[in-house]
Amino acid sequence: MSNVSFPSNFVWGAATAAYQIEGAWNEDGKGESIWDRFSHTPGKITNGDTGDVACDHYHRYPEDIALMRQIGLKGYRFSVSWPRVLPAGFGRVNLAGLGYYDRLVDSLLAANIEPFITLHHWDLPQAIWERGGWINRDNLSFFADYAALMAKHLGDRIKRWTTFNEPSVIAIDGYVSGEHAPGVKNDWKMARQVIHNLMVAHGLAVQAIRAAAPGLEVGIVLSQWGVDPSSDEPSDIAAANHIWNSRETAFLHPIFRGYYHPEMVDAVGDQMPEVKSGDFALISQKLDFLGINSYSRSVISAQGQIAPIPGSEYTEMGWEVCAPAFRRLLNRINQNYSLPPVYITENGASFKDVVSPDGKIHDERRIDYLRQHFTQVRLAMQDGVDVRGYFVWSLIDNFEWGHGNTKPFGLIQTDYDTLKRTMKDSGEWYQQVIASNSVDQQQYKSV
Ligand code: IFM
Repeated sequence: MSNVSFPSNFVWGAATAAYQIEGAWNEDGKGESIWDRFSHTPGKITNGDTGDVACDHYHRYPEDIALMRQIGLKGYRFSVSWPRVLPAGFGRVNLAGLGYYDRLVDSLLAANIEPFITLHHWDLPQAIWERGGWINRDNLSFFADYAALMAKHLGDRIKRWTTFNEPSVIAIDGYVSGEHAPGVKNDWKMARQVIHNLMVAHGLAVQAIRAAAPGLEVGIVLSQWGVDPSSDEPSDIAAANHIWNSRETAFLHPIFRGYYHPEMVDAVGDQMPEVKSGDFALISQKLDFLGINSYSRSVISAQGQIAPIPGSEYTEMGWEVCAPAFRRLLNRINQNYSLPPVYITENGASFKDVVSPDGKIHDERRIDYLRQHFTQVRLAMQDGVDVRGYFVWSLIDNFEWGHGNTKPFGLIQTDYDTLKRTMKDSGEWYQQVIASNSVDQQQYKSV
């Protein structure tokens, strides 16, 4: 295979999230989010980093859009900071916040870049958390009201809408590991109720968006990792299947089948969340597309998870690089569910970057990661998975949650002292991929 080409209307994009890039945490009437509060709490984030300034994208978005144009992006996936437009999460609208998203979207459209919007990428208004967060079902309708507000306001300019980014991470990292805001630890029961309530909120928001602005395409972004058996031994295969069925289906099954996987129900026992009548009908409304974020896989044997895998490469996040697992994952989801069109809404790699004496960042490992993953996704498309676009995580190095500014994923480097942006070789390579609509299998040589 020397050159892998993609369909002519394939959406090549890059993704970011509000808290990770915007900064301006308390400007122009923005309310506080749980991530503001969490990152301001000593000891929570590596090096005491915060998203107070982040990439300062709030002020520098014109420069960032110029860089997107330079790469040739066809799509850009961003999220809205809920407390920037509704400081308390409901009620009074902050017009300055809406105005910022107006300017961002208008500038993207003027640059011929399609905006893909995500309504919630983890920066919950602090005031909503104080009213019980995702556990209090009254708050779910506030999310739907916020979705309707945004759809009314931007539905004339944005076609593709997603409700949540990676709701599994909200629940597990926010309520079990406690490494993310709001920082609750080891509360599996609460985490399971949060998972369920987030899906109900998703369903309410889908209805609200469709009512507010008919004709929009609505989806959700799920984090899915492949689960591979460690060998062909039947006991290893059974163990891996059990992990898939009892964990990785937590959102897929309710959303695409309307019930929890029976193996998950068995495994969770009396810790299953409370389900109210009508919930599954809301949760399983037909979607226009599914966003899949994937970075790596788990390898499971009858004895448990195996890590690290001898001989495998690992990224700075400690995630194994295994592109063929991406193809298997996409095929598995496609075969098990009746899916709408799929977008790869995030994929990418954190590797340490070095500025060379020539002033450039020769990030060959990131290029190699992307090349392998693009190729495997193309193969999955040939297998029958209807993938319509691909958003590299991330456009630009940004605030990587609990890890602060220490895990660069960007096609563009951020210097956090000067806020200077530098295009990496991966950004130049991606420009060539987009321009040729194909992935060259030869080793990239910096230009
Ligand atoms: O940075 C995150 C993003 O916010 C959600 N998906 C995974 C990325 C890398 O960890």
